[in-house]
Amino acid sequence: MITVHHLNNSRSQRVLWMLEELEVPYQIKLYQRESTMLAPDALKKVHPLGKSPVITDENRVIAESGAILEYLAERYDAENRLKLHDEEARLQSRYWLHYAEGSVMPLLVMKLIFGRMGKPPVPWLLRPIGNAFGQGVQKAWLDKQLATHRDFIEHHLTTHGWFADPQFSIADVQMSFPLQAMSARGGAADSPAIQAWLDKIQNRAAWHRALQKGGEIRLS
Ligand SMILES: N[C@@H](CCC(=O)N[C@@H](CS)C(=O)NCC(=O)O)C(=O)O
Repeated sequence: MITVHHLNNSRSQRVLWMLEELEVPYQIKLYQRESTMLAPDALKKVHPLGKSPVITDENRVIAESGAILEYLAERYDAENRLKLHDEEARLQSRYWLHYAEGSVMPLLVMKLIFGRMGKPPVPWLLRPIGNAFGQGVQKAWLDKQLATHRDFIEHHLTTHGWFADPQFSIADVQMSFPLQAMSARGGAADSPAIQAWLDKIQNRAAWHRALQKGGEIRLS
């Protein structure tokens, strides 16, 4: 039986969603974020990095969202629900699978961190400096980088229904978290194709089942 070591309000939502799309049996071991937003130490007993998602299956421990999604697709998609038949679509899928965590998520994590530099747990005396520094980095560099990525994704979704057209695939599952984070951090308000794609995935029955089992996602 697959066990998803699921951290609330996190990237592991994607793994629950994937399993619901495949309708594969699994169980959830739930971990709650600490007040610092970090994962509890208990997750380090599953994998040394102590991050989520991580799954265990038979005697395997598999970490890293993209690797988990590929593993599940290769091993458990018996009905070929997410299988891509077209070579070009497979290339697209591989690109977006790596792009999500390799290119755009680091910038979105920076956005979160630089946006909080004037807030607790930064000591109150340092908060004005932290705030000025954080806002300065965002204005001078980070927001421009994110706008370039947003426009790139918006252009892709304006001309493609799914990330690896013509089908829904693991690329859509993987891209869901960055686009939820981008939307929550104010970077996609004027991007109709991104918003339409978010609406489309959030209307899938499997998405709703995953939320019921793993809890709501509220990103800031
Ligand atoms: N690239 C990794 C990132 C894993 C990651 O950073 N997960 C976050 C949850 S969204 C986490 O575990 N945060 C808690 C912590 O860093 O302690 C993946 O996609 O699996």
